[in-house]
Amino acid sequence: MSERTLVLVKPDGVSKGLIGEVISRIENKGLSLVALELRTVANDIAEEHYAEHKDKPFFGELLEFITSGPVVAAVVEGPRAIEGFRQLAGATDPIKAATGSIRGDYALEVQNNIVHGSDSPESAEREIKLWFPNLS
Ligand code: RTP
Ligand code: MG
Repeated sequence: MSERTLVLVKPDGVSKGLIGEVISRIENKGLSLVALELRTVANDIAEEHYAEHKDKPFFGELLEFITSGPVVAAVVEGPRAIEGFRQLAGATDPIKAATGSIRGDYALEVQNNIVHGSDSPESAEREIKLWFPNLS
């Protein structure tokens, strides 16, 4: 059964020239793109996107970072797309992320960890509606 997940190439990934690399890894894994767009994130979308972290000490920095430059937003589809992309991304802290994962290969700091991927079917549904309200 196919499912969908929301993927972001965060501002650090875009500025490091990693858009193509992230998309290649998604396609190489056998997942497909059903929506793809470069855009700058408005503050209200960023706040909603990261609502689960609103009481965390890093929330302010997280909002500043995610709105600091363009991101690539994508809807990725395939069997087990949610877990599949989380595996490609690697652990949140790039130092703990396996070599061979996106974060393991391209990042060092927990905030600047290149990509986002939805963490559950509920999050995926909520995030896809937030980022691509017109997608059917
Ligand atoms: P994401 O939501 O971006 O895919 O990352 P994740 O599920 O692996 O991690 P999550 O716990 O949802 O954290 C969201 C993002 O917040 C930043 N963060 N900063 N300064 C810190 O201690 C800290 N902890 C998390 C990271 O950018 C993380 O991806
Ligand atoms: Mg998360």
